[in-house]
Amino acid sequence: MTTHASGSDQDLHTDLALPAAHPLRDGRTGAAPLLTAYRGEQTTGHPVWFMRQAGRSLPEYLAVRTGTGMLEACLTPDLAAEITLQPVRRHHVDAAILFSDIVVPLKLAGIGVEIVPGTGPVVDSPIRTAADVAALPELDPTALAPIIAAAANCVEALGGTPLIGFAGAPFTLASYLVEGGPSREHLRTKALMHADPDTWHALAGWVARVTGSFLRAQILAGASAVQLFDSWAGGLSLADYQRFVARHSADVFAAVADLPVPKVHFGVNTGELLAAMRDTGADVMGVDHRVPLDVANARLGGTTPLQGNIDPALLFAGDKALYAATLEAIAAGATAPGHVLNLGHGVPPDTDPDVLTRLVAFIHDQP
Ligand code: 1CP
Repeated sequence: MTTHASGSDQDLHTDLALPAAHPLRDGRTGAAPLLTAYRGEQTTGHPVWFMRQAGRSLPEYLAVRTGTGMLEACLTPDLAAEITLQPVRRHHVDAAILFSDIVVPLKLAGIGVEIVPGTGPVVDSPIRTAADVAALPELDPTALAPIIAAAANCVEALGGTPLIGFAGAPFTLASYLVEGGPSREHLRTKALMHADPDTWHALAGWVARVTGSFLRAQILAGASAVQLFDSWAGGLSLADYQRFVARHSADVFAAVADLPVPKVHFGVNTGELLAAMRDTGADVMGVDHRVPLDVANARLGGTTPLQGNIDPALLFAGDKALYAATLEAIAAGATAPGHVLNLGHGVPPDTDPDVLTRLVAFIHDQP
């Protein structure tokens, strides 16, 4: 989607790529402030949502998750939909983000992966050799049925509030497959790129196909925007990003390029990579809290709507400091063609949810 095209025959034509009941085609979400800002148009007021807004900061999440594993919850459509809606009901955020995880499509493709409480995704047999990559199963699209059902349930309940679909980008997902679990330095992943580029590209290409199908399914089921998380790409130099990663992220965006929903791209510590990441095919760039939004806007040439970027640590600093930082983000974001408020990374699990509810009200009160 082109961020500045509006009202042209081309829009009419591309909208037809969505199913007739899609909320962007039947008019439910098109005028939502989130989508207006993502298109780079003026909004009245400031749309806001939070990465990881569902989950452990909410007592109602802990209550419905009792006795159910994380991936089992993601694959139970009614439960995944309920968890997706919880933060919208409580905080009145401007978007829902599907409750799922970046490793869900790996699981659906047949990879042995679990989410271990307190750790994160852990892979039974790490993928490190050409033979490991050659043996990776292709994702059968029918396996995505529980994701499609969960997204459709959410969209039905959300009315005019957009659902954001998401997926993990090839580098970030490949890093879990190669390392076998969470990693700070991604040493084995980076070593594989340089030692055996063919195997690396085969692995990243496989992830790009799985991720492309996962995103496509969420959009066709009713998501009005998508976000591709390359959370750990900030560990790469620009040269390595260009050489080993950009083409695979571009393949993911290419897999959904015909579907006219805004595509957001985000990573942590990616100040040096912002333009390269945008150029893989993103319409909107998510920015973490290390780079002020006016600086990010300048780095992107002033043409790309932005999302972000309150430091999650400010959620623990008291309302005065939090609101001062929020006003700074609003002022810096106003330099970009469009701006959606968010944190610079996910909501920490021990956040007081009332702080988030008050923050949303404060943001919505701003002119
Ligand atoms: O039992 C639990 O509650 C497990 C905690 C949890 C939750 C709530 C995990 C394990 N994943 C999730 C849901 C999740 N994951 C969402 C839900 C939607 C929302 O935002 O409300 C999303 C968008 C994700 C995406 C995700 N998973 C990312 C990208 C976003 C980011 O934070 O950078 C990543 C890197 C993961 C991997 C992952 N899954 C879970 C954890 C703890 C981690 C990170 C582990 C690590 O540090 O490497």
